[in-house]
Amino acid sequence: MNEKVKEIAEGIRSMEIRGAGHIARAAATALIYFAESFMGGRDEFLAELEKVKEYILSTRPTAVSLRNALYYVINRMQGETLEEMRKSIIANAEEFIENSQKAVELIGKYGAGRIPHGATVMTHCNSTAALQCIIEAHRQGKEIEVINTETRPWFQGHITARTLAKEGIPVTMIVDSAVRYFMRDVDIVVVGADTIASNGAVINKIGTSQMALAAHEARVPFIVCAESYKFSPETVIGKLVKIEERDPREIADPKEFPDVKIRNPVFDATPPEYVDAIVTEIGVISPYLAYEVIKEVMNLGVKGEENRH
Ligand code: RI2
Repeated sequence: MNEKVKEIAEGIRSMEIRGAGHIARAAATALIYFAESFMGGRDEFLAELEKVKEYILSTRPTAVSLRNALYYVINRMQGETLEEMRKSIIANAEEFIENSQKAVELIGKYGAGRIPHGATVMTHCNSTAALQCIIEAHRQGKEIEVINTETRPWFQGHITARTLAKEGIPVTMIVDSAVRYFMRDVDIVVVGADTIASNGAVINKIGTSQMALAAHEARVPFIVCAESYKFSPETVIGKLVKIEERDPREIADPKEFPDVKIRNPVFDATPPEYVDAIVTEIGVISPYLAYEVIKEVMNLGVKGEENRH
């Protein structure tokens, strides 16, 4: 397999490349490297393309953005000859990456509109889409400040805190278990998403559902930022989103805890009733309209895999 493809796939698996949007764009980039470097015949190209797709899919099971990116590029492949197919894969991947970046910008604009002047915003993990809204609101002159969680065990919150501080936004970083303690000071919660299910449930970094519960109890609006390629067609036909469990050694050294089981699920599901709005690039929607996004915009059909050839 092409070395660059392997490097990107292993970067996603190890979380060196992380963030649902980033891994989707990385997957599309891997397909560009594959198409550009492939040496062989037409039938081999198709066979190798299938292998590359499965290899990249195996890296992280929860973020549907990865799967949707691969299907966007491969399902739209045109042409009969090897050269026509090669060009089509590259063009589709470049289009996905460009559309994805434009989607984040639009989400920033729409989401900033939901952040009031002078608001204290809480956020979790490190979401490009969520930060786009927060930073856009700041750039519009709304004097906001942010409380963010460190987000164990990977501490993605460190990236968030440094990014916001660099933008000149007052930011306070807290431990994940202090969310409910600080919720009384919060005016709005803004988080990202890895996957949106057809019933409007939001799958995001572990701890998101607790933050949503605390926000619901405190009557604080809970806003999710998610590009349309994070909506899951498979959930329309009853498939459940697989919650990734990673190596327990990311949490602690098992040798220091003999006879202790350590588990490391890295995502959780927030039911739609705890979500006030989902900000997408096609507009701000109720979580109960998730099926419409999948049907209309995803254009991947609502029959999941069966619909793909
Ligand atoms: P953007 C991340 O997962 C976080 O759960 C984040 O909220 C989500 O992806 C979306 O991130 P991980 O890769 O696409 O840190 O908004 O496990 O950047």
